[in-house]
Order: sequence, then structure tokens, then C-alpha cells
Amino acid sequence: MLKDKKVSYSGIQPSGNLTIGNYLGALRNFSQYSDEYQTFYCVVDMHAITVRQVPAELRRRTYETLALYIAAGLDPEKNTLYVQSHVPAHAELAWILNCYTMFGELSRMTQFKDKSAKHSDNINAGLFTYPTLMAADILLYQTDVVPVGVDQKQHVELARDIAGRFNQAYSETFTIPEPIISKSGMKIMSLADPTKKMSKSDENANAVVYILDDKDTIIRKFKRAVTDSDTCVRYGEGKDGINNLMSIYSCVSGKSYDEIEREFEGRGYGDFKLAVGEAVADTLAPVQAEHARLLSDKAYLESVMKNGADTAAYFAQKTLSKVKKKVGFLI
Ligand code: AQP
Repeated sequence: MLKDKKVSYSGIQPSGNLTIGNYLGALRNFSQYSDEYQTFYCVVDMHAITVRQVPAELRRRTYETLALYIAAGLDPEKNTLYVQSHVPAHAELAWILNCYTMFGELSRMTQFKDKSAKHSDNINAGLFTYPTLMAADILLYQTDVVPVGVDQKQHVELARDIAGRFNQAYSETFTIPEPIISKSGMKIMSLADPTKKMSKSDENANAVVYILDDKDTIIRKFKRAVTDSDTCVRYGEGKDGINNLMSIYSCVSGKSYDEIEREFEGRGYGDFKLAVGEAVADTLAPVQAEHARLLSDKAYLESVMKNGADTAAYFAQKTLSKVKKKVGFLI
């Protein structure tokens, strides 16, 4: 596929308040592509409604998520920032790709299995076909790289399979995307159950540190984090809670596990938890301040999302027209 620059694409659902998992696993890594790549970062509100949302809260979090993108370092002049439902090509391509995605493939997606277990009263078709919409999101922009947390790797792999299948049936149409999983922050775990991913939709607010939590709340949550009966700060088997805290501390301080073990030698978990809480709060403070400033200027956020949607629609339409022609639609 001929293009001036490689393309980076990713998105976050406004399905809850964003967590440090979303920040360290995804958002914080987006801006490293801004100079060399053409970048599209989307607030994926259409994905969010696969689970029931309160409409007013979804609207609020859509603004907040966009503001967090900018506060985390994404300059709207350099990155296309937009809201998924503002670009109808996503839904159109998703329908077409549904016809090139197998029932068996979707049945194997672990997120579908997890979410249908969690929302057994609402196992809707959208939850099942979520990965096809995600494939459409990515493939519309001829994406080369998708920076995501490790939990989304399986979905990006499915997008690659769908793209390959379509290309094989109709000749080269889509760029085959690569998932990029940052080594640090690949999977931040729940503070209440460190065998489980930290998720913004977790009902236990103490399990989750939100990007917008204030310093006292952050420290309180880390103080309560589940650990083990050992007292030694070291990375190891059977120490899921400490491993998770070490991984978070390493992400925000840039220190290696060896350095962290040395720093806390002979000191208890209490000291360590406090240090993690303070380091996380210090990392988030500038993002929170910028977020608050941006949120007080809704007109600005609306202009960003409008310009972003116009740019995204232009590029999306190019791919969509090609796809429609190839499958035999009259255009
Ligand atoms: N705990 C995590 N550790 C590392 N990365 C994470 N991500 C999410 N949680 C963690 C990454 O954040 C990006 C956006 O995720 P999403 O909103 O599209 O969906 P998700 O993965 O389902 O995130 P949540 O927080 O768990 O949302 P809910 O609770 O609504 O399902 C992705 O790149 C993801 O890998």
C-alpha cells in the first residue's frame, strides 16, 4: 500500500473512568509515534455500548477520554483525534468484514468469553462481533502498528487474519497491522485480585486506580493492595500482588526490578506501597492538571473532535470505497 508515512492506530473505550492500566498499557505509549507516523487515536464509543451504559455518563466520559488523550501528550495538530461514532465508515466496514469473519474465530476470543460470563444477562450480538468492528477500525486507515496492552493482542491478530483473507480473495486491499505491546505496563493487574486484569468496569473501586484519582485516594488504594505473607520486596512466583506493584513502580519510575529490590531491601511492604502510591500520584499530577484545564473548554474539545472526524472520514472513505468496489457494490 503506497503512503507517505506509516500509520499508527489505537483506541480506548469510554466505558468507565480510565485506569492506570489504560494509561501505562496504552495511552502513555501513543505519543511516541506522533512524529514519524501518521497517527489516528479514537475514542471508541461504539465499542462501549456492547455493555449497557448510562447515556449521560457515556457522553461525559467521551469528552473526558478525548481530554485525557491530549493531556497525555497527543497534540491534535499532529495526531488525528476523533470519536468513532462520528465516522460512519467504521460501522459500514464492520458489516462487510462480518461477512469475512468466521463464527468459530469470534467464539474463541477470550474477551467475549470473559465479558459474556460477567454480563450473562446481556450477551448481545455486538459483544460477539466486537472484534470485527475493531478490525474495521484498524483496517480503515491502512494501519501498520497498533499500540495496545497485551489483552488486546488476540483482537489485533484476528484483524490480521481478516485482512489477509480479504486480500487473498480480492487482491491487495488492506495493510496487515502489527500489534505493539510495550514491555512495561503490558498488563496491570487488579489491586484487589492480582490474578485479574485491572479494568475500568470493575465494580470494586478499590481494585482500580483511576487516572483522575486524587493523591490521597491513590495512596489509600495502594496501601490496601493485596500482597502476600512474605515481607521481602522481590519479584517471584506466588507473589502476584508484589509483582504487580513492582511492575507499576518500574513503569512510573523507570527503575529495573533489581534496582527496586535493592531500594527496598530490609524495608517492609508498608514503605514500598507508600512509595508506589506517591510515584504514581506524581506521574499522574501533570496529566490531571492538563485534563482539568481542557475539560473547562468544551468548545475547544468539540473543535478537536470535529476536525479529527473530518480527517479520519477522508482517509476511511478511501479504503471503504475500494472495499465496496471489490466486493461488487455499485458505487
Ligand atoms: N490492566 C491493563 N493493563 C495494560 N493495558 C490495559 N488496557 C486496558 N486495561 C489494561 C489497554 O488499554 C487500551 C484500551 O482498552 P479498552 O478501553 O479498549 O478496553 P479494555 O482492554 O477492555 O479495557 P478495560 O479497562 O478492561 O475496559 P472494560 O472494563 O470496559 O472492558 C487497550 O490497549 C488495552 O489493552
